[in-house]
Amino acid sequence: MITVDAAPFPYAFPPDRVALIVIDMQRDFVEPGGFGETLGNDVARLQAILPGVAGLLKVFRDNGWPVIHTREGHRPDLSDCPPAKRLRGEPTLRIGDAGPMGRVLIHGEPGHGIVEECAPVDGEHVIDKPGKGAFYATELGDILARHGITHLVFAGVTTEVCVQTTMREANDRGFENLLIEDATESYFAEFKAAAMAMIRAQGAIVGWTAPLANLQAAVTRELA
Ligand code: C5J
Repeated sequence: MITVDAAPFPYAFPPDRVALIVIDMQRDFVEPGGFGETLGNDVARLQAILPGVAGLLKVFRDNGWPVIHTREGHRPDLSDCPPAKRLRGEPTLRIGDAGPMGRVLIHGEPGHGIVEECAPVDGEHVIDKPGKGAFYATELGDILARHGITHLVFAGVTTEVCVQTTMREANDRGFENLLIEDATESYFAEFKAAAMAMIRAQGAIVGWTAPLANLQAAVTRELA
C-alpha cells in the first residue's frame, strides 16, 4: 500500500488497483474565450490548476497506472441533452448554440476538446458523458471493473459540479476516493472550499483530499 498524508486522515491505496479520473478539462470550460468565460466566469482560476493536473498525469503515466479522461458533451442532434439541461436559466449561450469555439459542448467541436496541457495519450480512456456525473450513461463502471480498480484519484473541473457528482457516485459504488486539491478548481472559490469540506466531513463521508506534493512524496517514498 502507498499511504498519502491526506485529510481527514491518511489515504492508503494499492498501486495495482488505482486509477486517475480527470474530469472535463475541456477548452470550453478552461480557456479564455470559451463557453465558461462567455457565461461571465473567471477562467484564470481554472487555468491555474493546469500545472497541477499535468503533474498528476505524470505520476500516473510514469507508473503505468490507468488514466481516464472525461468530456461533458452531447450529440449534434442534442438527442442526449434533456430540455431541463439545455433550457434552464437565461444564459447568453445554450448547449448546442454556435459559440466562440464551435457549437457549445457538442462532440467534435473545438471547445469540446481537452486542453493541450492535459491531452490524453495513447492507451488512456476518454469518456464522453452527457451528464454531470461520469457514471451516468457511460462505460466508466465497466472500464473500472475490467481493470480491477478499487481506488480512484480525482482531478478536474468544476469541483462542486462534475467532480463532486462523480465522486459521490463512486463512493456509493464502493470506491475509495482521493481528490487532489491543486488539480481541481471551481469558478467560485467558496464552492471549491465547501465541496472539499463536504467530501472530507464525518470521517471522509465521500473521500479524502490532499495536495499533489503529498501524493508525489508518498509515491517516491514507497516506490523509489
Ligand atoms: C459544469 C462541469 N459545471 N464539468 N460542468 O457545468 O463541472
